[in-house]
Amino acid sequence: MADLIDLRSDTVTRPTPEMRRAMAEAEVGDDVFGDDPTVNALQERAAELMGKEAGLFVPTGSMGNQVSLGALTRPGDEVVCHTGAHFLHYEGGSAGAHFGLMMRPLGGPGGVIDATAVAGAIRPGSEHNPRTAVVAMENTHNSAGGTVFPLDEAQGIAKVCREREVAVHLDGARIFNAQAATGIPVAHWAECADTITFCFSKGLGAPVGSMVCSTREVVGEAHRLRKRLGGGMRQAGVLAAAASVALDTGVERLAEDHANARRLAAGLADLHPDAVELPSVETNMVYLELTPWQKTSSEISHELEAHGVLTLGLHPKRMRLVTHRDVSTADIDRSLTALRTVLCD
Ligand code: TLP
Repeated sequence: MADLIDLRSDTVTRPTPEMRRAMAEAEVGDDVFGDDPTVNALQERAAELMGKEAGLFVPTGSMGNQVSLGALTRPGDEVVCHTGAHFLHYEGGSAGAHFGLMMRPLGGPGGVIDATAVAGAIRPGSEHNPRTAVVAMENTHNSAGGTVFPLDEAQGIAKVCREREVAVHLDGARIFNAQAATGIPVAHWAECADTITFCFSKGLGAPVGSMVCSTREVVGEAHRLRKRLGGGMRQAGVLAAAASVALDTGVERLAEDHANARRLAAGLADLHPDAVELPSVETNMVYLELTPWQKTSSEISHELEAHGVLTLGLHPKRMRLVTHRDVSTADIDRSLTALRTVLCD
């Protein structure tokens, strides 16, 4: 159906004509040998943007998180993260399966772990304990509602971790949304971390691809682990070319997605004041609370689909709606009409 409004994720965008042209014309080589000029140029550009020595193009954000954690740890090490961390819930248990890592999740509102709690969770150097090797942050925080990890909190964590010689990983899948929401350049958050991953394939609109940035040494190890996981992509320049267009054209326009998310959230709050927690709508995600209504998220998703609106039910009483380049303001108004019909009529 051509006029489906897909609010399931910002991963659903299709490549623009400009991306397809760049893909067709991309100069390529064998990237496992480091020979792909388009990949190499994108890695250098990303590293410079993040203020790091080097970058590594990876197929997915999940692989970016995995090779980062793998490069910073040894089997049996512990990773301190938020209870809602993406890699804790949505990456198939890969940190344990591939790298023998244990997780030490900490709670905290808005996806934020605070520096004092982090300091308390870092193990003393005793042979009885696992070694705390990494503290991980996520910005923006997906399961908390696309919330921004405040820079001063990130700086507080970085300080504690440097003092205690623990590495910091930043899952910055949507770090450019954090920049768009606050005006703070991505490099300021990256500065708080030893490794950062970010995705071209989410709000920036590329079809495939993510990036890991760090020191040359850590990126070298991440490169080896990418190969181990089967992520060596050969003539990946066709993908890097689209990712490069995504960087050129996708960053500035994220503010439109955020405005559309606020418009959607305000419309939902008009349906019921408990439907959405308005202050948590900081970027391009809206989590709809269904407790005011009898229906479950799967029933509602199903009915909305009949109105041409696709949504993601994450829990029987909670669903996620995400704005992106392929959703216009008129689409938001159409979605609200459908939501009103399904929830209130
Ligand atoms: N998140 C996807 C789903 O897996 C939930 C989405 O639609 O939001 N970090 C964060 C914070 C993410 O939200 C995601 C994807 C990833 C990492 C993994 O990226 P991919 O899907 O490229 O492996």
